[in-house]
Amino acid sequence: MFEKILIANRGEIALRVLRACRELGIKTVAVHSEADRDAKYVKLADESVCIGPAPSAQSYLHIPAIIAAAEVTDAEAIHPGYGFLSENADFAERVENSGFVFIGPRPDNIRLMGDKVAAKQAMMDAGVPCVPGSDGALPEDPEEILKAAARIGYPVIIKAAGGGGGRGMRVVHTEAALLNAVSLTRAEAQSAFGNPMVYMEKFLQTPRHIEIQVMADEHGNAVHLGERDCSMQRRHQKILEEAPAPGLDPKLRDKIGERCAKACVKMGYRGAGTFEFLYEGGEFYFIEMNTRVQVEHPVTEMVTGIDIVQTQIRVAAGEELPFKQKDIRLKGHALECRINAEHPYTFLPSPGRLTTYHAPGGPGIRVDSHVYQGYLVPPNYDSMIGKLIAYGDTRAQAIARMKGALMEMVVEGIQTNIPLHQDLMNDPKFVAGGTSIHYLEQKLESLKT
Ligand code: MV4
Repeated sequence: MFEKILIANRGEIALRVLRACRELGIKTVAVHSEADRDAKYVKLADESVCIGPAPSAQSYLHIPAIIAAAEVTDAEAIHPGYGFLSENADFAERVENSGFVFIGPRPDNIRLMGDKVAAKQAMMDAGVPCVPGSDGALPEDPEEILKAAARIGYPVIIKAAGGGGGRGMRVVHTEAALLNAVSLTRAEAQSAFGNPMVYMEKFLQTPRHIEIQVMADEHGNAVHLGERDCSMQRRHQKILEEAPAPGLDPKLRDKIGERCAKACVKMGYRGAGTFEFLYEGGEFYFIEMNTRVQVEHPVTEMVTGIDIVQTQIRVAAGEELPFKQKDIRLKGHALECRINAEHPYTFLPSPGRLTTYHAPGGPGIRVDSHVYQGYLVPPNYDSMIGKLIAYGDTRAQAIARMKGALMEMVVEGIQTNIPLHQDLMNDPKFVAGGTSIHYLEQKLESLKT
């Protein structure tokens, strides 16, 4: 096992990784920007290094500073968390070429999944069901593009190969609008990602977003840890996630999960990964794979009893997965509310000092947060100040516990989205379960009128 790990991230995930290291008896190095000097994970780490000023580009995204910090502190491995450099294949490569272990997949796997056309092809080859669409990237020939759309059937969606997470997409409803939409998406893709390649898919109108968590080691073992339903989102920002997905057939989960695990073995995947699917009409359609630990990993931890971050560290150190598929049982239900420093209905960021902070507690409640009373939420980063996770034997119990925890939680001095979460916990459609990716935006729209 490693003796010392550098945590190349900030906020709650830096603290989450630090806690995993502590349990494994691994020393930690926190790197931080000037804005994060007083952060809790900086104080709790065995060592800390300031890597630059507040803007991420000069600190958390500054590769040479991070590698230099690992060198001067003699760390053996680097955990990238989520966001920032976590899915940057060049970073992973430079980490390994500098003699450190990157806690994540091999750079070539990260690169493959970053190219959405290549990723989809790899998944089709591995037997993972995908959204019907163009055969790879769209050709130049307008006739061929029109033919592809006619075969798929309108509406279609044009997506950038270099995009993902909702960036670089355009829905097309009619043949008349197609060629212009393809040109526009290509131009945007070129300027945003330096890659003009685009592909086409059938546009699914009211899907749910269900993702499958996988874990793999370097010895040819891979398992799936079930799914998360992340349909409750606004502008591609998830706000509430749960595991398992309400109403999903366990046999279908196992079938799709096994395909995902098999795909991991086939590509020699290592570490934690997430297969993102659209789910509509009782069918799964792969859209993208994420090669990092995700914000919402705790709901999977709660229903499986597996520590995903510790497992990432173990497999990065070359150990075998400490469990087989047959050892994994889903039990109970977990919900996660992302607590953001923002206005609950306008979503305007609300950085500032927490004049009062009380974390909730009680049976089945978990709070993953780096904040404390007196903490100053900097304006430079993501607005998430923590995650409130509720576990119960049933979904109804998890909702009841979440309601209680939201009521107990006190955050003053800034605005938060706690009122929105309280509203959702009492929303009959949410309580029934199974709402689509459009539900929250529709609900917010109806609140305006
Ligand atoms: C789609 C889709 C409908 N049909 N693909 C958005 C994020 C990116 N990961 C893929 N996205 C979508 N792809 C087809 N063929 C609808 C979306 C989509 C979406 C997906 C997941 C979660 C939220 C979303 C919000 C809007 C659109």
